[in-house]
Amino acid sequence: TTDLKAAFVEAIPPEMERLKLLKKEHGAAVLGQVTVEQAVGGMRGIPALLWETSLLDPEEGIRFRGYSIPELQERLPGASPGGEPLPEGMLWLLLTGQVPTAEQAHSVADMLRERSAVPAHVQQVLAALPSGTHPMTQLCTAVLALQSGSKFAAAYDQGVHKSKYWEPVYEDSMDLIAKLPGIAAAIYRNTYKGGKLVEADPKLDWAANLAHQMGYDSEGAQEMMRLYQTVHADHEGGNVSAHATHLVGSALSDPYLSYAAGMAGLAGPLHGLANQETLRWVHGVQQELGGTPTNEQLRDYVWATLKAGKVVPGFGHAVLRKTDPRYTCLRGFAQRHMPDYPLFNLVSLLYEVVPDILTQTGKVKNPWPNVDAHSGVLLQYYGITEERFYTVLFGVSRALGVLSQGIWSRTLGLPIERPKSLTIDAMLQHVGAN
Ligand code: AMX
Repeated sequence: TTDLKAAFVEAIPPEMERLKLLKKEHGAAVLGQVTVEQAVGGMRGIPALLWETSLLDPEEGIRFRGYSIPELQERLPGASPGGEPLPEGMLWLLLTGQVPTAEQAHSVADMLRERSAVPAHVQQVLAALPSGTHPMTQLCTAVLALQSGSKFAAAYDQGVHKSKYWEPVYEDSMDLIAKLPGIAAAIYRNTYKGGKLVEADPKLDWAANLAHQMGYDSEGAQEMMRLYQTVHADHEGGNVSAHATHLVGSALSDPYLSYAAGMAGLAGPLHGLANQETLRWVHGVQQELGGTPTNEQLRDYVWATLKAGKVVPGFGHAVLRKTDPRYTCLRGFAQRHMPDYPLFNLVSLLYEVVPDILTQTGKVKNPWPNVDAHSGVLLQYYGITEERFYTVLFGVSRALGVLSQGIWSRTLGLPIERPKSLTIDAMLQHVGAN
């Protein structure tokens, strides 16, 4: 089949069986233990979530449905043969577990195009926001404004049977994914281009239309956007945006509400906003040290950042312990398309200098760069210079992962999430210390 929904429906029974077996035969098996340190330390490393679409290995990085990024660059269909992967193919993979054919990926592009119109009231809501409203706040607002059209919320109102939740959740998720490029582009054009919107091009795929509607039509910019939208799609379930979407969705809040919650989390500087922060920080380096600083000067600059009680944005990770393969992938794109671009050279220089210093602090568990250390360079090269907008591009991509998992969560009937909390006193009592 070339129909995504039909392929998803085919994937349901075996997955239901596997979960049933897991619960029935192994429900009492122990996955891990929880220490006091973990409970007060951001729950780091506690295996406590079911997430099917991707899995993160601390050393190797992310695998989407079992496939690494280099494997997917090989296997996912491009807009043209040998081109960058189409995010539509990533969506097919995340939702069905199968690598799609070119025909299947293109049929997803068609399906999304049909749903892509952004209602007039959403444009009005965006236009009513005060100028200077952060693009991520605009994204959350626009998504919440779309919620009035939620098919799941309407179906729930009508008393839909729980075994049928997945279907309106699927429809909402596809509607939302389809509209995100138009919404993101409207935010961009309103904020930086005097509100002059660009119509979608019916011949273009989802990511290329995003670039087009933002005002970028070069082949390079479109290929960059396809890759960008593919690699940011998912990063297993525990990161702030994925977990927030999952948590809110578990209360049976519809996909608009749950994704908006995820985006509110992505807007934090320790998470998605780090791509904006990285660009600002790198510009600070350029301003103070000029275009070609020495390693020595860079080292001093990094130490000054740390001594000011700030983080070096784009470095470190809660789970990863090696260079993020998303970073390596975007670096590969830069090596192919912009090897002499000064900003790329500066970011490469930082790759040589920063990890050593972070290691010397003795406390940073992962001194290596993450995706946010590199994504901004690509955008700058193609003229998308407004870094306050960057997290919106991350967020559009993240919809593919968190909404695919959201569809599965409602299909599998996962319950409301409700971990146990404890007071300091209760913990002290538990360990016999008072
Ligand atoms: N610069 C300076 N200090 C850092 C650091 C960095 N890049 N990364 C970690 N540290 C510090 C922490 O702030 C913490 O200091 P503290 O003990 O004084 O509070 C200490 O090192 C130990 O932290 P950790 O266990 O190594 O990291 P974590 O799991 O608590 O946090 C992360 C992970 C990503 C929030 C952190 O590495 C960080 O702040 N990085 C910079 C921001 C960033 O790039 N975020 C994007 C991550 C990827 C993403 O979500 N998009």
